[in-house]
Amino acid sequence: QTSLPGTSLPAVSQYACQRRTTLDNHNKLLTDALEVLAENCEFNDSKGPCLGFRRAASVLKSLTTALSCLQDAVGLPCLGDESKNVIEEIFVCGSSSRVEDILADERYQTLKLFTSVFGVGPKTAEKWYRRGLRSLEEICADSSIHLNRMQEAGFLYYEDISKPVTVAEAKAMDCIIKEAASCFGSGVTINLTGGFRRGKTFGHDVDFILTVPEPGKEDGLLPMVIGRLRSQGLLLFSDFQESTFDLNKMPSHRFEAMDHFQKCFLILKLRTALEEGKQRGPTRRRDWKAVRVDLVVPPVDRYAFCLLGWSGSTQFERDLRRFARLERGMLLDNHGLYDKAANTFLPAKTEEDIFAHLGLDYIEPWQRNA
Ligand code: TTP
Ligand code: MN
Ligand code: MN
Ligand code: MN
Repeated sequence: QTSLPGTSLPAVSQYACQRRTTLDNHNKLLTDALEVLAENCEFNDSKGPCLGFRRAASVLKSLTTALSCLQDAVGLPCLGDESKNVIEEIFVCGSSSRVEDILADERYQTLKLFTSVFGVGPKTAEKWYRRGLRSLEEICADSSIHLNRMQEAGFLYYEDISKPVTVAEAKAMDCIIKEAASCFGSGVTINLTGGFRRGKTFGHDVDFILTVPEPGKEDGLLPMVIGRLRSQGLLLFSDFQESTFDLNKMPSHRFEAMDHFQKCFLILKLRTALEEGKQRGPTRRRDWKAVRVDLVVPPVDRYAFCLLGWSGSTQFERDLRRFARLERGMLLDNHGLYDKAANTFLPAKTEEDIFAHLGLDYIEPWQRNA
């Protein structure tokens, strides 16, 4: 490992896939501030600056000690002038006026509120904001607004799905999905992916990856799982997307979150036990909580790529792809890895195979919280 000149500290890579980033963030004050700036840029459709702040925050998340002055950041990659100014202001004043201004900004607050609804992205939020709408109540009361099916469900279950999902709830959901998939045959494998696979203790949803032992035999799996959940009375919302996967398609050049596998975005009922102590409080209307669940089903020979892609974090995925392209001349996405020089797709059974093809040390899922 290389060192920074004049120090014994190991150099930090500009690529998140060459850093180990656990959930133990020693610079949370700084990374929270940088992420507010990134989010605000996203609302203003400034993609470049947004990525700059996200990369800066990601580098700081990988550090095993807390920075205590700007001097400590010398030699770190991905820290632009704007990020450095914010960091310095926080060290000198305790907070950044630029960040405080954004947090107090009506537009930022409103767009943040609107995008917290399932199915509402920055574009829609902006449209509603420009119409003068400022609260969720105002949107629901405005008859001239057409909500799509997903947004409709987003408002209907807002109270539940805006609350974080716990590990216990993710485990309970795991049992429900396993039970629902069991009738497809014994060969179905179901694994937790997304944030919970990275060791997060809370999530905005629960992500699962399912597959069957024989490629091409997975087609009916999700329709059957969804049908079973419906007959159990657990299905509150389902957006099913048929596979558009084409083996001859090149891995995409740019980072896109969306892939072409069979998948569904669900809202499911999770039965909650009425605990002794809670019964004395205000009477609860119901004994269930609505929880967001994502299911994806790749053909088994694409499993490792899909698992790697769905495990996140988004910043880690971005840098894996950027590293593959810029440092190795390869194209990586959720479907495969393509070697441009050799003009061939590289096979992989496990995530370890993919890291090995890229000449990268293996990074465990809980070290991908970039
Ligand atoms: P998310 O569930 O959005 O995020 P997360 O699980 O990391 O965190 P949270 O606790 O907020 O749920 O996405 C998980 C990963 O799935 C993310 O890296 C992006 C990836 N993904 C795809 O690769 N393709 C897709 O079509 C979708 C919807 C997600
Ligand atoms: Mn530590
Ligand atoms: Mn998730
Ligand atoms: Mn998800």
